[in-house]
Amino acid sequence: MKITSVNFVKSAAKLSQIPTDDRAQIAFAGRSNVGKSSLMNALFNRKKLVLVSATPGKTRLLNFFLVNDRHYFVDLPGYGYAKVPKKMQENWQRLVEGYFLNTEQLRCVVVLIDIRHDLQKSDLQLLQWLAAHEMDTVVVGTKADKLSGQKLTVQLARNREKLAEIGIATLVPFSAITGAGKIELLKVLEAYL
Ligand SMILES: Nc1nc2c(ncn2[C@@H]2O[C@H](COP(=O)(O)OP(=O)(O)O)[C@@H](O)[C@H]2O)c(=O)[nH]1
Ligand SMILES: [Mg+2]
Repeated sequence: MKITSVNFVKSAAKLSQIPTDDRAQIAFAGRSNVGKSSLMNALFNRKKLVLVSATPGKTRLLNFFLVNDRHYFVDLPGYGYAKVPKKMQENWQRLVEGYFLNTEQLRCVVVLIDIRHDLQKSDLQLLQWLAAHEMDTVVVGTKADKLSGQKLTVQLARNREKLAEIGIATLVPFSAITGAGKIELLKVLEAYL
């Protein structure tokens, strides 16, 4: 898949604001600060279209980007930020789960994890929820440039093993700095569109 145009369409703060046209959607989720905005900007070949947030956990909107005038790439609010009050976490869950369950156009959910670490509890909760609801899920390991070749291989194997237990087969290593994994990820996503 080659991305030739991207336009920010809208932000949705509630389910009624989600686009209802029949374009396919791919959603991007991950813990705050995992590198989601950086990844989306890298895919889009844009430096700042998706805001790289200074205050993790502050954005509670679903942001819709129209790609090649044909599909929506959806930036979901980050989760799992320790300082976010419980009430806000519950709101995140209600909005995002409602989006997952009610959007027929949603083809796949891309879940970002920091490849330097093992899966966190909040990552597992989301991945298990997606698996239980039989949603197609692709996992991306961000910040791959921060590990040496050998360490990257080890972390990929550890996380792949854990993901296989939940029935997830795809973990793509990615770096927004070097662009590594970009072509592979776009190829994986194309299969869902
Ligand atoms: N080294 C490295 N840093 C990254 C990468 N992706 C994101 N970052 C940094 O991680 C921080 C959080 O990134 P951001 O994209 O705002 O994360 P978000 O909260 O998930 O949207 C920023 O300081 C980024 O510069 C990456 O691939 N490599
Ligand atoms: Mg962000």
